[in-house]
Formats: sequence, C-alpha cells, structure tokens
Amino acid sequence: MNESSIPSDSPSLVQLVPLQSRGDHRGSLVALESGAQVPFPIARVYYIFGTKPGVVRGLHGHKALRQLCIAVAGSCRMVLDDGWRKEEVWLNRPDQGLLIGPGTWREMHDFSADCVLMVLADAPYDEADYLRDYDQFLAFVRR
Ligand code: T46
Repeated sequence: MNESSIPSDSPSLVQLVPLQSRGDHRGSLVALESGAQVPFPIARVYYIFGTKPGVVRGLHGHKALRQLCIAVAGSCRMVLDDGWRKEEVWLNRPDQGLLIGPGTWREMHDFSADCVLMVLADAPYDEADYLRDYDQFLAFVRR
C-alpha cells in the first residue's frame, strides 16, 4: 500500500470535540461525563504540567487506548500521524477536547510554561499498550 491508496475522503486525524462552557458572572465551568461529551467510559484521568521549554512529549502510539486531551490552561501543539499522513493542531482552549484513537502516533511540542494538559482515557495505565518505537508503530498500523 502507498500514499495513493489512502481514500481521498479519509476523515481528518484531528477530531475536535466542543465542550460546553457554562459561564456566568462568576466565571466558567466545563463538566465532562462519559457518554455525553466523552464518547467512552472514563477509566483514568491524568494531567501533564510543568513541561520544560523545548521538551517534546508523547512520541508513541497506542494499540487500543482512546483518549480525550484538553489544554485546561496554556497551550501546546499536538502532532498526529497515522502512519500515512501527519496533521497538527494547537490545543489552547479549555472548552475543546482532542480525541485520539488507537493506531495514532502523537507528539506534543511547544508547551507554554503554564500549560496543563488533562487527558481522559478509556483504560487504566498499561505499558503493554504503548508503541514507543516508530518502526514498530508503522508495522502495527500497516499490518
Ligand atoms: C499519551 C500522551 C498524551 C503512569 O504511571 N501512569 C499513567 O497513567 C501515565 C499516562 C504515565 N505513567 C508513567 C509512565 C512514565 O514513567 O509516567 C511516566 C511518563 O509517561 P509518558 O512518558 O508516557 O508521558 P507522555 O507525556 O510522553 O505521554 C502521555 C501518556 O503516557 C500517553 O498515553 O497519549 O501523554
């Protein structure tokens, strides 16, 4: 298979989910529930903060994990790669989530000093689900 065999109507790798912000005179609130804004059962939540300047995080794929990533403060640039094409998106809104499914290589770049990236996942942490070597990732998605 080569790049010409990718259907021209393939959906974008960047799947953004709007998260309703309930604002009033006091400020804003976003609520996340499985089956509503989050299209999977939430099994784990983690957040990344204090990332040092110039650091790139991620650099792996997952075999089965689904996740929703939200920059609840600050910003970072997410690069997604399905083994055929790459797309990128800035995460910089607490009222927007990025869905990342299995078989997607992800890299996080350009973290602002105040970035807090919160991630909701559909499974507990399992190192066996990671594809941390790019060639192994390619073999997985092109199998
Ligand atoms: C992902 C991107 C967006 C745990 O012990 N439990 C956890 O739930 C997680 C996520 C990580 N860890 C340990 C594993 C490593 O020793 O924390 C350490 C840092 O994890 P990692 O280097 O995988 O972090 P990132 O920022 O490169 O990637 C993370 C997630 O691991 C990954 O699933 O999609 O954020």
